[in-house]
Amino acid sequence: MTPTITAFERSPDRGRGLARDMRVRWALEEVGQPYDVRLVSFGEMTQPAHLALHPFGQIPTFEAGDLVLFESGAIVLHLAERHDGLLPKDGNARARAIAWMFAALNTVEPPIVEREQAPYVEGDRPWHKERQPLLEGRIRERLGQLASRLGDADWLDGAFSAGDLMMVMVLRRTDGMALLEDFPTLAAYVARGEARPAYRRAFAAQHEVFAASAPAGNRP
Ligand code: GTB
Repeated sequence: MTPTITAFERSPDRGRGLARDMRVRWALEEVGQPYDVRLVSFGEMTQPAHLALHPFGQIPTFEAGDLVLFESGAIVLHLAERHDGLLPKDGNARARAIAWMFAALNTVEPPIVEREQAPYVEGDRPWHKERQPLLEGRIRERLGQLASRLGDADWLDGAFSAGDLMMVMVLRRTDGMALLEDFPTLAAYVARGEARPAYRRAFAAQHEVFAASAPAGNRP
């Protein structure tokens, strides 16, 4: 049975692969699972049909037979548990790979998202500019810790896993913040993830959606 995921009809990331359907697409490509995509508009995301799939009216969602899932982390974990290739067979190594997924989503992503959203949610406040270095400092602290742990390894814990997939996707959200350039081993880590054939197929698929929706002169 071919699962269906949802993605933005017009992603505000303009085809940069930053919206969270990209993680799910990448995981599906890594495990070789074909999938369908249903594109949704911002209007449709607030309607009962979509809210029945996703209580918070967001993307991505995942439907396969009787199963409906939301939360990109839960979807990637579900795929990793049911297919080979994204989690080690050894129980302890598997638990550590899952811990890295949580670390990406719970420890590294929050300060990045807070910094990313600050201009939209508090850009008009007098203290906004003053707060920027503080927000960036929080990200830098996490990036420094992550770089120390990664060292000169290719991946966080042995072979590439769903933990790396999630961490690479989270680090990509620093796009435009000029932060990763101060952490060359993390920049190389992200580049290694982006070079994987499965990543490239997923990126191309989401970019195709943007290209089809944007006038030719408006494409990056
Ligand atoms: N915790 C959930 C998950 O991991 O699945 C969060 C899902 C989520 O935030 N979805 C966003 C959404 O549906 C899209 S990905 N937003 C619409 C809404 O909440 O109404 C977040 C995102 C959006 C845009 C960019 N961008 O433009 O660069 C990047 C990431």
